Order: sequence, then structure tokens, then C-alpha cells
Amino acid sequence: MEGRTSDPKKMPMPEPLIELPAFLLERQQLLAAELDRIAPPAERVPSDVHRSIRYTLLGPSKRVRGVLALLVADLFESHEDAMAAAAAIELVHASSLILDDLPAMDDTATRRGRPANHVAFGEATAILAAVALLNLAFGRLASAYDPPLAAALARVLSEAIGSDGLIGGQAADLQLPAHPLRLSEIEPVDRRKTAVLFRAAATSGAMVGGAGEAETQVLAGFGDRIGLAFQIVDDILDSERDKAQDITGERRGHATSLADVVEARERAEELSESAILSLDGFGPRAMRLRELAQFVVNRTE
Ligand code: GRG
Repeated sequence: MEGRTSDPKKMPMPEPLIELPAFLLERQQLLAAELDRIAPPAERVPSDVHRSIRYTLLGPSKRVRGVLALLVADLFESHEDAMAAAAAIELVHASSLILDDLPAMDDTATRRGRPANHVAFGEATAILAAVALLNLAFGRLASAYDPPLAAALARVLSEAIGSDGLIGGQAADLQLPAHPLRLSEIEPVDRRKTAVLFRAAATSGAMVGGAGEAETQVLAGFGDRIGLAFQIVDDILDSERDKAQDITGERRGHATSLADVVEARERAEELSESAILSLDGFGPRAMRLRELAQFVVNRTE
């Protein structure tokens, strides 16, 4: 593995936010403030682990999954505060990024334009931080909500992370062949690797908002579609980066290289459109969610 490139003790924290479109910005900022509040202080022992946690959790992120949970909960008037559920989703996301970059996984030295967590803090600390982030996620649910809701939210999150979800998706991703891939090969992996957490975010927002069973299903399906579209766009951006660097024959590490970017773009747009249509029953109050579905396919980073 690469050596540490910088001294974590000298790293300024929290990091600046990546700016989402104006309509998402307020939610993103509230969520970032909540994550800052619940993350262990950097100075507290074990300070390397706490700095490592804060480095990824509070780093420059779109926080799109947590914002999705908040926007879904906003659909319902008499909802409990969805902030803890949104934070739990972001804690899991941060954990997955640290694990994803490790030498045994994607072996990526940089993330968000700066050293990956294990490069900045060392592998052992990065692994401890990732496990601590997962632990914090379930702890937040348990302390923020009444037991029946906390248990239901924990079940949704645990299913999303499990071997039928994130973990299974990552295992499948690691098995993908090194040549450029057809969308039909990638989509089942993308669904588990990424869409499941978007689905869990939307489902959590609906549960906290007190949605009925039918509404929850519609919103889970919305999360699923925009999550898959989000990952396909990620794959497209990866492929375009490869092309710019003239890496066309082989995948760059485990970064996805698509055989047909046009087909992938069409599929992402189709998913976003169908996600938007699925919200018809919610009328104008779902405007923000529709905008989120458009942002997911129009994004450039
Ligand atoms: C036990 C949590 C856990 C995970 C184990 C490592 C792993 C299994 C899964 C990794 C899944 C993964 C990293 C999928 C990629 C998802 C993705 C597109 C990440 C980038 O998301 P953005 O762009 O990130 O939303 P920002 O930087 O905005 O936060």
C-alpha cells in the first residue's frame, strides 16, 4: 500500500461542501451540520480514528442519499424529524467509500480529489473508522426514534448493507472482467452496489414521515430508479475519464468502463423519467423529488 501522503493532524476539518443545485443546498447544509454534531470530536482519543471518521464523513460530498431521505419525509405533514435517519444513511455511505478504496478492494489512492482515507490515515485506522461509522449509524437510529420505528429503520438499513445489497454488490463488482462492459452485465451489480442505499434512503424517509404501505412502495421504487440512474451516470463519467486518458482497452483498476455510453445514457434518462412519472400521485408537493431525479442524470461530478 502507499505510504501516508499527509499528516492527518494538520488536515483542516470540516471540509467545504460540494454545492448542489440551490433547491437542495439548504437540506445538504442542515445535514452536514448534523453530521458534524454527531461525529466524535477529532481531539478525543483515539484521535486518529476520530479524525479518519471526520475526514470522510465531513469531506466534500453531495450527500445526495441523505437529502433524498429528507425530501421524502418532507412529503408528509406530520412527520417526525428525519434528520437522524438521513444521517444514518450518510454514515453508511461514508463507511462504504472508505472500504471501497482499500487496497484489497478497488485500490484507489484518491477520492473526492484528495488522498483516500487509508492513504491519509493508514489502512488499520481507515478500517476502524469504517466499522465505527457503521456502528454510529445504527446507534443514531436507536437513540433518535421510539423502539418500533428505530427497529424498522434498522432492519431497512441492515438489509440494504447486507450480502443481498451493498456487500453483495461490491463482491459482484470485484468479479467483473477487466474489459469494457455491456450495460446488461453492469446493471445487476449497480442495482445492489448503489441503488439499494438510495432505496433505503427513500424508504426511511417515508417511514419517518408516517407514509402508508402503498406510498412507501412507490417511494422505495423511486429511490431504486434514481439510485440505479445515479450509478449508471457514475459509470459513464468513469468511462469518459478513461477515454480522456486514452485508456480504452482495459478497465482502469476497478473503475467501470462501458462498452456503449450512448446506450447507458439512454437507460439513465429512461430511469429518471420513469422515477418522475411514478410520483404523479403526490402532485405538486413532490416537485423537489422530481428535481432531484433530474439532477441525478444531469450531474457532471
Ligand atoms: C459494509 C458499508 C459496507 C460496505 C461494504 C465496500 C462496499 C461493501 C461497498 C461499496 C459500494 C460503493 C462505494 C459503491 C459506489 C457508490 C458511489 C457511486 C459512490 C460515490 O457516490 P457519491 O458521488 O459520493 O454520491 P460523494 O462523494 O458525493 O459523497
